[in-house]
Amino acid sequence: MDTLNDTFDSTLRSVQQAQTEKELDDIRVQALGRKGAFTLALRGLKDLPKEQRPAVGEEINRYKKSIETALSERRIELESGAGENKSGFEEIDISLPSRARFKGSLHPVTQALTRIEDIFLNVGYDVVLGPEIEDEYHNFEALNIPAEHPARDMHDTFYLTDGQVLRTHTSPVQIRTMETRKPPIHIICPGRVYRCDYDRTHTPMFHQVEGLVVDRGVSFAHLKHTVIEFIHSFFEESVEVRFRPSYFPFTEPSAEVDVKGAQGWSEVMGCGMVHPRVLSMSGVDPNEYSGFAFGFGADRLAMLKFGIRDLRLMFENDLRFLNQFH
Ligand code: 2U9
Repeated sequence: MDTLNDTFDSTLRSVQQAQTEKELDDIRVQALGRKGAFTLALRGLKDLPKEQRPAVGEEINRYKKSIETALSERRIELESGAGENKSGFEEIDISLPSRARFKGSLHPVTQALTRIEDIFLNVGYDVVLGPEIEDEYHNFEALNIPAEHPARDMHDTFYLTDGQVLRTHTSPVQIRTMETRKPPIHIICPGRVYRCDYDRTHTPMFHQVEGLVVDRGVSFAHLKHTVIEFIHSFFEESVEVRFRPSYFPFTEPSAEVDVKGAQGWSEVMGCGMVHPRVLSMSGVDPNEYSGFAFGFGADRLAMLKFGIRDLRLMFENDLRFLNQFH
């Protein structure tokens, strides 16, 4: 039993020092295999006096169990990668500089749209969305632009089949709102719009925001106040604003709005009092209600705010451009 005890101790030491599965397997065969020390010891029990056999047998089985437990514990240690150095802990070099974290940012157009929506939500407007594929009635006729009207040419429309078009403005969303809601209405309608046009200041898809207010007693003074407050709030400074008379089929009177910047006056939006025919076509009585509307390109506003010269940059997804708007 003394020799067996020594073998037990040295087997446990070898298990602790083993570095591979293979070494563990060899130790197991040597100790517990068919010709292993403990197997042979069990076989030798028959040579002992009968009364000693149970106690010695029990002792040998205890050794075997302990070796099996030690083997499986060491196997788990090796699998989990522990023991990579003498202390059993992975070494961490705390003097290494940390890796720079990559932080994404919102696209400048998204930043502008969120800002615009917040400004109007703060004064009680609802944000209303609608379909990008529209019928010609909601995109044109309901806005007082009948077939053959020269204004249709200005819109460079993408025509689809069955009298459908890619909307050229978000105005149809306002039409649908007047058809389904009773005044008072205070809404802005942001979204993608499509026109067949491409140069430094035009892309076939761009983002518009249009606003509509319909209630009793709404006047051009309300419109001017709203537009000026919005522009001041968006550009975060008291930029000079001017209104020039203009023409749109859906508003009368109509105006275009310019802001004064470092490069002189820039046009930023159009607006006007909703044409009485537009109100009545959508079920609003123009004798009881009046309304104002405005519209602008959100991409254009973002260009002015961030000093971007070419609208096409907005849609090229060039990281050298986008990384400037963190
Ligand atoms: C309804 C009634 C009236 C929306 C308006 C403009 C003037 C305008 C342009 C600015 C640059 C479009 O993105 S742009 O090309 N828009 O000048 N939009 S008034 O008038 C409406 C809309 C809906 C029911």
